[in-house]
Amino acid sequence: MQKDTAVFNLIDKELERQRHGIELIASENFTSLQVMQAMGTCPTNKYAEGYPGKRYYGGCEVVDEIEQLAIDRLKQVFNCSWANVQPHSGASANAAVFLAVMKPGEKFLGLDLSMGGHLTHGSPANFSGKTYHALHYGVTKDGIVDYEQLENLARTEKPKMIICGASAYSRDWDYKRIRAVADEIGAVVFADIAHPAGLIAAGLLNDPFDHCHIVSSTTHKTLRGPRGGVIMLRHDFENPWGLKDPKGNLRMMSSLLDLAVFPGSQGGPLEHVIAAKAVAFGEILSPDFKAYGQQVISNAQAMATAFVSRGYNLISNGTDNHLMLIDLRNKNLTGKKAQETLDKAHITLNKNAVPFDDKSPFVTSGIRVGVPAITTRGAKEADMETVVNFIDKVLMNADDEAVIAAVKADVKSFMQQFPLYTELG
Ligand code: DSN
Repeated sequence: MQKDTAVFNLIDKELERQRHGIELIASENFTSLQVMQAMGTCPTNKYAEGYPGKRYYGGCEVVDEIEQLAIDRLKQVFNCSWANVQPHSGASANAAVFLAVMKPGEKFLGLDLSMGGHLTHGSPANFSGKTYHALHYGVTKDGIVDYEQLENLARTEKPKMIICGASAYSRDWDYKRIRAVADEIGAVVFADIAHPAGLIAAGLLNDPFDHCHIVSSTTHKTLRGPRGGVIMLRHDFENPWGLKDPKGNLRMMSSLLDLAVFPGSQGGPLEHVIAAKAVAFGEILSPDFKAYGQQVISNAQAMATAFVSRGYNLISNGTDNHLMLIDLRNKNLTGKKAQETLDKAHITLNKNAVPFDDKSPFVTSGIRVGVPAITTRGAKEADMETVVNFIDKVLMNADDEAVIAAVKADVKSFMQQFPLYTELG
């Protein structure tokens, strides 16, 4: 068959873009070659609705082994008793948790999107906000989760579920405090650890599993796997909320969640992606992964210091994890302008609302900067100073195309010391 050059030339072009640029999108990373290779394999051809040993199709004996291996490795990574590796994405994982726990119209509490939360934590534009009654807590003026507001809302509104987790929050979470108020009102605590999961797996941040009933994650951020989602329980339990399956039977939480993924919200699992998840989980279990996590945190702190020393205003004044959120208003720049200008210099990040932002989500006053991807490339603390220099030069000369072009050339030559996928030629 003739090679589809129209598509493969574009894939090559994207590879070149990834190689030359400085990738600072906090939710992105570079998988190992093995993880990518596993995704491009024949399990993509297989229908396997159901779960290992309980499928609706024949010929599932090998994909059963693949999926079981992914489950077993993930359980080991997070010291869990149960895991579901089928969600196609973090949003799908969260949809399944909602389906298992909530009835339409019931109340839940999550971090406001405009304060660093996620779409699936109750945005009016998302299924979570459309189907259920979303209530939101925010952050204080200091940029820290407003636990008092969360507790007050929990006590007065009595939501059925409290979600902790964020997309643009640079501090660790007090899961124990959230569980304490949830226990007072009998609420489910659900942690979406999509962003910091790799740092939690490496034992470098607070462990949500001891305090949160249900935990979900994506697999492609700090976990450095293929794009996808997972749901986990450290301890399975007979659900004390009387939650029932679609036939009206009381079930263990694990069983309700399995049913909510399939057949509740998904059809056939993507077994080629599950194979790649298994490879990534194997990599996380290797001793190298903890060193990666430590380097991510050191790099983020070095980068935060470099920004602060140049007069940038970091929300909460710093970071505990892999990212930082920067308010650009004192630099007379919007997030949109900063993102678009940095793009021209091959520095990729995203505009982001900052807490109490006065601009629309399409413009924003801030940028979110993350180091997981550049750390995977091999960058160290001293390189963060160089990267921040590039960013500062571009932002302080945002209308000077010659300066931007010069930085673009510098970025390209800087990134040559961090080769990517050399085996691909
Ligand atoms: N869109 C992801 C992020 O960038 O954080 C979250 O799903």
